[in-house]
Amino acid sequence: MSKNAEVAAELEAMADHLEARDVDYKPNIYRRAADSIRGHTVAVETLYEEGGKEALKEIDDVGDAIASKTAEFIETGHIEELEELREEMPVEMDALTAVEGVGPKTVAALYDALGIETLDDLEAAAEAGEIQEVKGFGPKTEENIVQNIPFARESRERSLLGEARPVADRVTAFFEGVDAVDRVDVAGSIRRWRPTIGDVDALAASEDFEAVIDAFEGWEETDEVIEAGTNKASVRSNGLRVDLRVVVPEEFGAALQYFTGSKDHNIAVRNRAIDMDLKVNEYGVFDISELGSDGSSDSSDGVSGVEDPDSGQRVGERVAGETEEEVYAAVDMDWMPPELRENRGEVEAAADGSLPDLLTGEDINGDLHFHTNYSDGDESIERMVEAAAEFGHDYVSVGDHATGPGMVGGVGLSDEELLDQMEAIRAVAEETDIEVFAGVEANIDEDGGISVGDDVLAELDCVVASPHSGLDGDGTDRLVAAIEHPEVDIIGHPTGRMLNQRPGHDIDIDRVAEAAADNGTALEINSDPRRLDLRSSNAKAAIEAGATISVNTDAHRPGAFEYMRFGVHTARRGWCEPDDVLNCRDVEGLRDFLGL
Ligand code: DGT
Ligand code: CA
Ligand code: CA
Ligand code: ZN
Repeated sequence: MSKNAEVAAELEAMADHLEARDVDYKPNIYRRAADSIRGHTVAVETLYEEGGKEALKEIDDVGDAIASKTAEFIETGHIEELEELREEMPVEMDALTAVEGVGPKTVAALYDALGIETLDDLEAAAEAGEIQEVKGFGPKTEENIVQNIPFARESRERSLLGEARPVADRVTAFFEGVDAVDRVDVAGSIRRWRPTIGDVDALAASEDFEAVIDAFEGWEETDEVIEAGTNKASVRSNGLRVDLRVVVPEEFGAALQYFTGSKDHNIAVRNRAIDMDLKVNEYGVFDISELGSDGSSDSSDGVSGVEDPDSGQRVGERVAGETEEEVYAAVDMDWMPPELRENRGEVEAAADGSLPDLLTGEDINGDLHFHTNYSDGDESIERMVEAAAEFGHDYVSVGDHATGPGMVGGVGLSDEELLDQMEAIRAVAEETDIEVFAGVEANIDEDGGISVGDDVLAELDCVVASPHSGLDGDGTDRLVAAIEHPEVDIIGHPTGRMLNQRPGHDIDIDRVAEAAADNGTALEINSDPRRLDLRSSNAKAAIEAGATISVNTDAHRPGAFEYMRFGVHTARRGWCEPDDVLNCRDVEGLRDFLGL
């Protein structure tokens, strides 16, 4: 299996343990390397096998020390230095740092003072009032910890789409190469592109179930077989649970529809079917008009029908099952993309032919928010623009951080530095085939003010303004004030949520959307898989109010332009059509919007 994710997790654990022990610089080096390794397209063990330690150094941000640790992990399955650090401080680092406001240093302080190793320990100590007695802590910190523990607990059970999706893609690719498999697809939340995933569901059609289950158990990325039966199996792979179901080809469409969910969508479809004397289940759609009103059959009256494979009961004539299109058609509905299946009105829309014509990745023409080494990005303007062009964009706007609330360690640019960078961007623009705009990611302060002078904002082509501080409580007024600022073009990651880490602002989306529509300010769907902010339900409300969405990656390195697909699928979950999305416009359309 690809060990990239495991190595990345180990390096992040190194970073946490070093930070906990107050080591400078190194933690960031480890974190950057972890990020690059996780996003690297070639498996580390393949690189290592082919070119040894030197080959590992081809990965961005991987120097000699990290290459050695990676090699050690590939060879032995662990990193000795990390094991020693863990022995010194045997805490459940990931679980504890999942609590908002608890970082590695807090973990170390609480371990040293109170011996806290687990979330349960933390909760007990907080509830007993012991934490506020520890030096450097107070009642307010303790109260925050108590409040944030439930969110941390819940979030640890779900993986990010950004981590699960590549695994799902490889599951599908694997089964496509298995002879016994006729058709394969993913189902469940991963097929609907939910931002977080409980487990990955896969579905295969075959006439030889045993061969398919055997293949799954033998898949090179299967780390552990959790359970295996005659028509289903669950394995652990890349830290995820993957559930496979095998069905006969005649049932594939019905099973795919059923296991894709969501549960609420399925219930709505099933209720619609009942009114039509049809029964929809994972085996097919059945005409039950000839059966008793409760759907059960009286086997003595000789009605036609087939037997339910589970109960042996007669369930009526099968009218659909092989494809999803057929299943939906049987209940007089158009087929709809899985992203829509959240019971947000899609059942009605599919019944009356008014489903949206969702945008696809092909409709995206540019990216209006990414970072360079002028702020906290890894690469130069040139290199990032080149990567964007390779990705296929017609235009980009550089959006480095401005200094201001939420920017720490000198990351953000002053007004003067922004003007200097603008010159540099113009110079790159001259040398490049794609259109390159000069932008900024300004900070929205807690009162809605913008952290860059109006005169500088007026010089820039594209102003993204984002909240980076005080990201709890209601953010509506703050966002509305920023939206109304005449120089602001796009609100970046509007709620500031970090999936599994912090919930971000609550917002009254109707007020935010109305202000955005009235002022011609776009709302971003930030495609970084740690954010996916706006969430899809808010994006849907926004476009319904006439607001424009901008789908941007917030890339900090060249490979992160690939995050666009997560933003696009989030926009699809929000019912967005190309017309709703700013960066589906051509350059002229964009210029119009920006007033250029
Ligand atoms: P997850 O895994 O928590 O991210 O979310 P899902 O949606 O993938 O849920 P999962 O894996 O428990 O089940 C996959 C699909 O199977 C689900 O989306 C709909 C279907 N399903 C599961 N249980 C039920 C059920 O009790 N009733 C109905 N109608 N559908 C179900
Ligand atoms: Ca699932
Ligand atoms: Ca499942
Ligand atoms: Zn930002």
